[in-house]
Amino acid sequence: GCRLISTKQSIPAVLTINGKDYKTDSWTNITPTIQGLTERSLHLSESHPIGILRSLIEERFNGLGYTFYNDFKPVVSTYENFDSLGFPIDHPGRAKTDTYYVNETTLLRTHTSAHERECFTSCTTPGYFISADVYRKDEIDRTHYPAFHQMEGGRIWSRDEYGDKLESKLLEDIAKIPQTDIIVEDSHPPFEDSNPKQDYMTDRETELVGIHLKKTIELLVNEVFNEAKKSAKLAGSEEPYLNEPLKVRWSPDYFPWTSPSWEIEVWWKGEWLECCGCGVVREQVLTNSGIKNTIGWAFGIGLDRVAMLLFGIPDIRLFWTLDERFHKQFHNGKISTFKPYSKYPGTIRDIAFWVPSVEEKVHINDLMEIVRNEAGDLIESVKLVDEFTHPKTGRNSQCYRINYQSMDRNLTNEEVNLLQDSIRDTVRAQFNVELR
Ligand code: FA5
Ligand code: MG
Repeated sequence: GCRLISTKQSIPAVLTINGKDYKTDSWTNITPTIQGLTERSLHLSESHPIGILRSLIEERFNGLGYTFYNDFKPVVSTYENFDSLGFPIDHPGRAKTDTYYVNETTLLRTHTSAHERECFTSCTTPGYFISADVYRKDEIDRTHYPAFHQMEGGRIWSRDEYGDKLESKLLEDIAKIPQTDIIVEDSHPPFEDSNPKQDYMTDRETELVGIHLKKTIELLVNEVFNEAKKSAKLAGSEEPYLNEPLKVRWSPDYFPWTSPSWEIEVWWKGEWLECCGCGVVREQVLTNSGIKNTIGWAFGIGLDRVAMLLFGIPDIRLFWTLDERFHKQFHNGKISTFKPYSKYPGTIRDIAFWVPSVEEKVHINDLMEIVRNEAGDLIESVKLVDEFTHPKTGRNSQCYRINYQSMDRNLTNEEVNLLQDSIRDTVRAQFNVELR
């Protein structure tokens, strides 16, 4: 429970994003920093790690029946992002603390699934891939940034088109997926009570769509991680894992618009890496798109964390830097290992405050937002280091630790003090707090 006192925020009457004007309202929470990110389109740059990874995957699936969409702009309707996919009205992802709203009915997509309807309707091939920038209000640290990239795939089969040959068509399409030597741990049945098949599909349809989906994703991750192994070997590494087949495991997952649903994890340098969510598309998503008597699958993979591994990039914010020392290291179609340039020292400052009651606690994402606005990419991390409620007065105290660190220069103490002062001023102006 947090309360933003919106009268104290200066929100323009009109927001311009990607050349379009939008009327703002009490839901608007897009800041100039975030607005700036919507113009970058890193996934379209052929010599940026995100763009290189995107092309690598697209090349693997070229000729296998997919259309590639890369130009969808980040502003979508609340309906497309949530309602069309069956998100319940009280889903936490809809909160203003989690999502960037342009206004009540318009927002910055939080995932590429916002385009499932559009892609399924407009694509003339059996399947599609879409890559795009997505936005979530989130913490800031080495692996979290309020903007990141997803690639989503979808594929459908029309019962009207294949009639009683649908099963053999599915088997034929499964056989067409190139084989890999990947080791797959998959101990779950095609569906179970906790991860059910849909009533409109037969057991056999569910099983075969699931197999096609899993084999497709296995091909994708095998391609990407084998490419990473090749480049590590070229760079002279002789670690044993480089000569072993890739190992993955499947487990059940949940998404409002797929059932059954799964997640794939990849065993990489001694750890299971969460890579991608997926499932058999719910009938309602297809019928909402005007597509009847059709079955299919969808998956969504985060590109940034995978690119960090492939290119040896230690901090997700480096993707957004304008520093030439970063960009000159990467080239079209090539996975290379990032060579860190000098790091500049960080400066720690704490901000601590009282609120009258637990109900008026400042939401961590709102604090992050203020910090990000005042200091942008000069923030290495923000952490809640202490919180307690006074047993007698009920007052609540929070202490946040901010690490100021630039990726391209030394920060002076005076500069950090100014930033810290403006953050304190903004927190004081926007929340019912007593700074300590
Ligand atoms: C989704 O976003 C679903 N749309 C995926 C999907 C598509 C499921 C189609 C079913 C069918 P999720 O929130 O788990 O799911 O995010 C997918 C991936 O995005 C994660 O596995 C992770 O790799 C990446 N990701 C999520 N949050 C962040 C973040 N803050 N920074 C970087 N990557 C992130
Ligand atoms: Mg997840």
